[in-house]
Amino acid sequence: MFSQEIYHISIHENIALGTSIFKMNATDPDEGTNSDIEYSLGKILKRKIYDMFELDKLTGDITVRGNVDYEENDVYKLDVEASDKGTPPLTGECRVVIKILDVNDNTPEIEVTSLADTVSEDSKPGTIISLISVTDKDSGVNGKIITSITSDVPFELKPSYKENTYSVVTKGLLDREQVSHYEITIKATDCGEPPLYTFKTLNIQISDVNDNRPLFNKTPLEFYLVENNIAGNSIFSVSATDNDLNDNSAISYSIVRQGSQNDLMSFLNINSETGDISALKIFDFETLKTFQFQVVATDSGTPSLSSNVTVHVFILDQNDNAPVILYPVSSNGSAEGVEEIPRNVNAGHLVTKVRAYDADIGYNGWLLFSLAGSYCPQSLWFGPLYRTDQNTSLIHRDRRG
Ligand SMILES: [Ca+2]
Ligand SMILES: [Ca+2]
Ligand SMILES: [Ca+2]
Ligand SMILES: [Ca+2]
Repeated sequence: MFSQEIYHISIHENIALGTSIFKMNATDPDEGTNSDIEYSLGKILKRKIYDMFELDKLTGDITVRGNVDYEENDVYKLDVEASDKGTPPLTGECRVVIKILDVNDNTPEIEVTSLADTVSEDSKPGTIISLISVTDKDSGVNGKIITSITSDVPFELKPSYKENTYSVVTKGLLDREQVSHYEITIKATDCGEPPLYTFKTLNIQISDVNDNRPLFNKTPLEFYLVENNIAGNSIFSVSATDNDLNDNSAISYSIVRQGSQNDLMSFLNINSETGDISALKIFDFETLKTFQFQVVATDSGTPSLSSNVTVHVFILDQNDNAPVILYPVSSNGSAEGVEEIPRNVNAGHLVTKVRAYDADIGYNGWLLFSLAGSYCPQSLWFGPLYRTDQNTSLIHRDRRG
């Protein structure tokens, strides 16, 4: 009747419904109705088999009537009967074993089993930030997964002792001040043809550590202050920046007083928040032309970091000193010279020298002499003025006189 007891066939999963996959072919040497063969599936098969396959009782064609899924069931065993229409009918039996072949129809999946979404910037290389596992329901190469990080980040995958399990670890040193947030994109690709793949992105925030000291934008600092300032007013301001975050970059300013012999320090106040420096003292250029002190900027990190800057202050002159005539000086303080000169002197005769002094400097101390008032005979003139001694002038008899 059947030429074989068992027929082995194999089909791919996901095969189209209605596809004919096999044709039963029993033979009957009898003639007439005794050789008309009718096929049927065995009565005691699993229900699933009837749902999945259909046997045409006349042609013996086995066709697909359900979704064949390798991942659900990879083999079906059908018992087939063939019977003629003789009386009594004769029957033959055989078994058809249908093996399902895997198709790459499942995409790999990435599962994040643990994730530290915040990582400190001082984490050592190799610090574990996440555990992931990858799965693929297919078999063989269709289920073999290659996992990688596709974004350019300082993190790498370390395989775990368990297959398809990885830890995501830091590859190098982190610096929040450079990059404060990473998106780590993980790709899992199977080895099927064509391959299927999936992505998963981990969002990692880098948390701050106090690893930057406050910095003054210029060091040393130089300030110019016009003398006769108003006591108590702000005279200048210092400022530092800190690249860290929050408390780690919250700066307070103070003046270094320890070890300073300079009494001036006690006349200076600094606003610890703004860096504004005020002086309780009125500076006098003629007494003090320059001084220096140190300011320290400290952040509020734990432990805190600080840096110093030297502040050079130059007092600028104001024209706050009147010239004083030193010679000739009269008893009542005004400059009034009484000089006796011979009766007939030539023009150009030196009558007297006038000496004056001004405590200011530069143009503020540059003296200009002139003869004034009705006492001044027109026959007297000044000159020449020696540049080497500008506070002295010579009075001569006028050439015309
Ligand atoms: Ca499959
Ligand atoms: Ca697959
Ligand atoms: Ca800092
Ligand atoms: Ca930092």
